Amino acid sequence: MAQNRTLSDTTALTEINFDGLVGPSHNYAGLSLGNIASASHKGDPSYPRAAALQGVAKMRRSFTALGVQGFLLPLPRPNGALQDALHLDGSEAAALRAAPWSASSMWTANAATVSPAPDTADGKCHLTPANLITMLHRAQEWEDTKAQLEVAFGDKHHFTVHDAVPSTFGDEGAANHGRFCESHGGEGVELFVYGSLGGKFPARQHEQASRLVARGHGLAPDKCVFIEQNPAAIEAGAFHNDVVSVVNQRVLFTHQEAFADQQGAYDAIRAKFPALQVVEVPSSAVTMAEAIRTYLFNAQLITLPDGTMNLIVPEECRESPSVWAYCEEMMASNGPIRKVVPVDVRQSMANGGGPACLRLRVVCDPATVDPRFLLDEAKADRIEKVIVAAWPEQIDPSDIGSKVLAKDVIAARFTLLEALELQSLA
Ligand code: SUG
Repeated sequence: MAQNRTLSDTTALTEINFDGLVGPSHNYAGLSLGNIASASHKGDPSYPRAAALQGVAKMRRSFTALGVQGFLLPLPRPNGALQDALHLDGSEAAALRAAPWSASSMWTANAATVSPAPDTADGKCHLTPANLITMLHRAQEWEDTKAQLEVAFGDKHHFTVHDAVPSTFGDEGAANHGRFCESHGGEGVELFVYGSLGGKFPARQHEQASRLVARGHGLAPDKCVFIEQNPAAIEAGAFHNDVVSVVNQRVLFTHQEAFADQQGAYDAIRAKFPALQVVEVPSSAVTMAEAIRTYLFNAQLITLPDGTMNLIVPEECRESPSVWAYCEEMMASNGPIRKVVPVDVRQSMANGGGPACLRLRVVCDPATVDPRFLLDEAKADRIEKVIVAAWPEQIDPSDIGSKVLAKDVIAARFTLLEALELQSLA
């Protein structure tokens, strides 16, 4: 497709994972209806320093394995504009008081939907920040996210950063999006998964939002697939599709009950991407409930430089007899996923964010990204130093709203911005 291409060198394109740095106000306020981890950890003390260090450790591993790793910064919290708009006076519900403090921007899979240059009509990489309208504490994210994306991907010759889609349509970004391709730098077929409204829990991704994003990105209709998520999966707690499936290159790693019409989904993808390889985990091996509890599918499925694929899963998977038995069997088989690597992201998991939630995938030439958003060992050291010195060790529910904590959290973020020479995002 791609007439009027701006890019000629597609060989330099590579997949970069941009992980969200966990913010200094990370806390458990139980704000996300339909997200079981969020509800069940409501009111627990949180450990922002440990959470952020877990995130950096994950990024370091990824950097070592892939040779490239990016990151996005915590957004400004507490959000004064939202606090004002809510007219907080102490009589409000705790959840309302907590919303302006939410550090949920750490889940960068919800930051935006990204269509790489080989898929788009103008040959640029398109990014649409997700409006996240379903949840108040997340709906405050997109404008600051957009400002940050405009810096990180500010090279207008290679990137277009859009506005979020109109707020009539709920959009949750890359958590409901996948991309099939032979190689990351080649042309892809993009998968958009949406929920249908009216169930027990909100369907956070609306079909019209997905279609609007695809049109805005200039994707060819024959290179997009729109599929409905299984309403039963949403009811069981799969509030985003990335809780029940993940895509990498030819491979769709999915639970047997992820889609409203499972076989229909495979057929629709295969009609546009015949090389599809499905790795389907049967409910008899891992129940939907166990998949959601352990976040087996909220995994990073990555292609290593030698072409093999690793699945980066939460530690919780290794502790589950049924999930780990499945993983061991998969590793011993001749399938495309050869290694399953558990990582400790427990602080994030307790709010419903696994390894996949914590990263936004962007296929691009690393040389076109603002280098301040790319990790190396020295920068990881610098970030860790700031976290150890400035991130609160513990936040209790009663701390939310405290002026003293607000001052500390604002100062901590600013110290990080200074360390990364990104004060313009203050
Ligand atoms: O939007 N949790 C997030 C988790 C997002 C996970 N992302 C992906 N699946 N890609 C959410 O539900 C909990 C916040 C709280 O309860 O304090 C929260 O927002």
